[in-house]
Amino acid sequence: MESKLPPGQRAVEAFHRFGLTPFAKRFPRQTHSRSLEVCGHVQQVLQLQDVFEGLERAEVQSDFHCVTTWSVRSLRWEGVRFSDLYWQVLHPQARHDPDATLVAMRGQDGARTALPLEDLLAPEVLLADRLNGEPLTMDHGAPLRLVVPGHYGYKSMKYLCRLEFRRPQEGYAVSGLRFMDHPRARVALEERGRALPGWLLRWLYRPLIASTVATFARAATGPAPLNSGAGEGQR
Ligand SMILES: Nc1nc2c(c(=O)[nH]1)N[C@H]1C(S)=C(S)[C@@H](COP(=O)(O)O)O[C@H]1N2
Ligand SMILES: [Mo]
Repeated sequence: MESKLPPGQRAVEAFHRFGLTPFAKRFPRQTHSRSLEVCGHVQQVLQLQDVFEGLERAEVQSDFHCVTTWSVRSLRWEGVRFSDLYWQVLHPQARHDPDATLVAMRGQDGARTALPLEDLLAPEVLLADRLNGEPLTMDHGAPLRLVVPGHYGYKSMKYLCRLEFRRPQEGYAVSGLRFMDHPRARVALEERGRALPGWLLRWLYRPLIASTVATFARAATGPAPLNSGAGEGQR
């Protein structure tokens, strides 16, 4: 039997391309390499050409929860665990300051958010390049996407291109309005946003789902898997 959904969430069948509407028409500049910049309070800035290099592949099956209340059940993501990347590459090579425990992330489309390092080290947090047995498409975040199953979808950064180690008291820039980005955004605790209670945001966000799905679908590019080369470009 399927487990109960977290508070305020409703299951939907299709996994649609989604986000803040200004991002509907923004796409990654490159989809051919899983490159990542690691910067901030580090002893060594890293420009990783392939974050997967030398790391064991992993698979995680998890539900995906958007803050606007839709959830898709049992997505099967493949990639590498963030904790493996951290302990085998970031920690020994970038050597961030011990108090720089806030990780600000950036997508190639300009999206921004952050999470405490501790949250990212959970075993189910993945850097993904495959979804449900297929190469990740551009619509779902190719070439490299973070997947943070215990947190609302806006922490699962698509087109991930940069991680910056910051001190928690420095804060971080967000994609949309500040109240919409909770510093933790844990689904189980209904941490939807910063100032307003989760149950209230349910009712504010729900009416926006259909039009947002439509806006993103109109702008979508269709499948553009990693290493597909030229051809499958923008429509
Ligand atoms: N780079 C980037 N990451 C993003 C977004 C975005 O617009 N840009 N939208 C977020 C939101 S609000 C959600 S719900 C999910 C949607 O993922 P999907 O488009 O693969 O369905 O991606 C999240 N990550
Ligand atoms: Mo979302």
